[in-house]
Amino acid sequence: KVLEAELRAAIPHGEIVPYFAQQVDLATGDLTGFEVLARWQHPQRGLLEPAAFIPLAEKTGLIADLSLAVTRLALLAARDWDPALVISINIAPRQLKDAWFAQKIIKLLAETGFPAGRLEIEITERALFDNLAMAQSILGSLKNQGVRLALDDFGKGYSGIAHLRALEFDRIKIDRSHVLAMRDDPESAAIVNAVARLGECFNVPVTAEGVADAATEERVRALGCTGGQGYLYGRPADVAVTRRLLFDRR
Ligand code: G
Ligand code: G
Ligand code: MN
Ligand code: NA
Repeated sequence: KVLEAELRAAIPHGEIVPYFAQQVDLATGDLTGFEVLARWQHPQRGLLEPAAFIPLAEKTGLIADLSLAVTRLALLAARDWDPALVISINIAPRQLKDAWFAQKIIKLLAETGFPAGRLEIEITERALFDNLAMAQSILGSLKNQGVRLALDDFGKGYSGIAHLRALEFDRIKIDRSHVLAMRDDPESAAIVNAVARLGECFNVPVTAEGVADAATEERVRALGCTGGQGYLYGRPADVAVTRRLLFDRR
């Protein structure tokens, strides 16, 4: 109850801030963009990870406002960055039950001056389950504006092939659990392989999450993943550190 009240106040106070996780092209090693991850800069408790507040935000319905607030800060920061960089945001299942969600994103793009084609929305299959028709309609509106769609956490949970057909995804992201486990677990490696083949068949690029070392990067590349994300490329960083990283890159 105390934490809920604190979280409710934290959103308008700008305490929920974006961190940026690098995403790279495995063929060239080039940076292709960032996934935005929320952090709570709590005045007493310090920096809190999503596990400490996202479940509460989902339970209380605060997640929609929280996600939009983080997206807004991320787009304001990233609009001046290299225009080739794609910014990916996470969307909670209940946000796809809001008939106005697409309009809210489009309004945010207009307000921040961020090009629709540089924004990617990551959704999990869980978000498609309850109401596929509504999700399709919302995501279709966004795609019409040029927003990209990624299927997030693929391989965790259902991983239905039907969803890949029902919606035109621009990218599949393999759940990090399989990538992290593949070194010691042949079945995890087989799942990564299977998802990479699926992407090939549907002509959808596949990004491996949880790439933590060079050996794993080499393996996911050999299996046909085209993108990588993970601690090998550095920990998610705040706006200032990310800005410096981009400056030093030139
Ligand atoms: O940074 P970390 O690995 O702890 O993030 C865990 C998860 O928290 C992410 O994979 C994502 O699903 C969720 N998450 C992080 N930021 C946001 C956000 O702004 N909105 C939503 N809906 N989920 C987020
Ligand atoms: O929930 P979602 O998959 O969207 O968020 C990705 C999460 O995975 C982030 O919280 C991020 O911190 C975490 N992550 C990304 N790469 C790695 C990695 O190499 N190792 C570990 N342990 N976690 C990672
Ligand atoms: Mn994600
Ligand atoms: Na994921």
